[in-house]
Amino acid sequence: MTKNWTKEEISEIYNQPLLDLIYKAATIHRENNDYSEVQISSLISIKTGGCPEDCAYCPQASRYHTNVNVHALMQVQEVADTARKAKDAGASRLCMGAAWREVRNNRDFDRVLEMVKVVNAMDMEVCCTLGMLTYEQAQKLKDAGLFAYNHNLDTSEENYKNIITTRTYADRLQTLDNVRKAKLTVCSGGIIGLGETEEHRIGMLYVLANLPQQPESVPINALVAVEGTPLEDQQRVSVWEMVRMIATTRIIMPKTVVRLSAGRLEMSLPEQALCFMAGANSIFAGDKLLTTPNPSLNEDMKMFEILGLKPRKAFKGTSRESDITEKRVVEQESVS
Ligand code: SAM
Ligand code: DTB
Ligand code: SF4
Repeated sequence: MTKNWTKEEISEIYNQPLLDLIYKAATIHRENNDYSEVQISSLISIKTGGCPEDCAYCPQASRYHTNVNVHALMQVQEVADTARKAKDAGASRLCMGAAWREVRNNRDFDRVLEMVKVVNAMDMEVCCTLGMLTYEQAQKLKDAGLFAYNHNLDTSEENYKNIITTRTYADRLQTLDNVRKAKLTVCSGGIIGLGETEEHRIGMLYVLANLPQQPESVPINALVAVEGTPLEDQQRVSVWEMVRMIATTRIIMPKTVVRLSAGRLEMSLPEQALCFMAGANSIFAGDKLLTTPNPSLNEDMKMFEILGLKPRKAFKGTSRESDITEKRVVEQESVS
């Protein structure tokens, strides 16, 4: 059982002197996790642009005029090839994103289920982010071998309507509930730099930390301000805000994987090091997020070497971890 957090408690944690906050978060991180391990997720945009939603930050919404080229749903083989490359480069998780409002029961969904099966057979953790989902659809994904579902709350309930009007916070929470009931692991976090107040940031963490079961992973994104979106002129968030957000997440969700997500391209190595110190233990790697650039895997591997970090193996802490080890032993024995 995790503790119930109040907004006042979270606010006190968030607002304490920065070095105290980092020290506390680093201590909790070391008590609860192998702090030298970082989970590497690779993103692939399986269906790009043309989205009917109005998320003010998103370059893929069809109503904004951005430079994103619309691309229909990818073929299974293309996804399999990309997944293989990501795995060879060290990624243990592949996250497939689609610019959909929601999943529909059609041939596209059948194709996504195929993609999940193929990537799961490569012994990678498969994650999808496809918009809203019913319980039955979540179950189908689970049966196909999906490991995690990403569905971000993005901001607080109070701020939600300032950022998105085409769906509600309750819709978002309903999908998270459907995902949880289908026994998928939950990945849900948000974005800072949308023009929100500190209260809104704390409000989002309050909801995430007090879900019936805390998410297994929480991505913290810094807004990538994209030309053509309503938030194109937003000022970049400072690294201190990112560190505060990550450290607070770590303290109130001690065992969750906290992902230092969008916005790393603008961060120096020492700035990212502070985020890892403050409890971040995952990144999106590969030169592209969904539609915007990200540091290259080469640069990230150099960073890991300097900081003494290592990529986390797939399925760590689950029964699948030992299955894979056994499978490798059998494979090696049959070769020799
Ligand atoms: N369409 C699905 C949905 O909205 O749930 C899945 C894809 S959507 C692009 C996934 C997440 O990417 C969003 O919830 C948001 O948190 C993040 N995101 C999108 N655009 C972003 C931006 N410009 N900067 C930072 N994060 C962004
Ligand atoms: C998440 O929290 N961040 C990722 C992933 N989940 C799907 C997406 C970031 C997108 C940044 C803007 C883009 O590249 O389009
Ligand atoms: Fe569509 Fe998702 Fe972008 Fe919103 S965040 S516009 S739902 S792709």
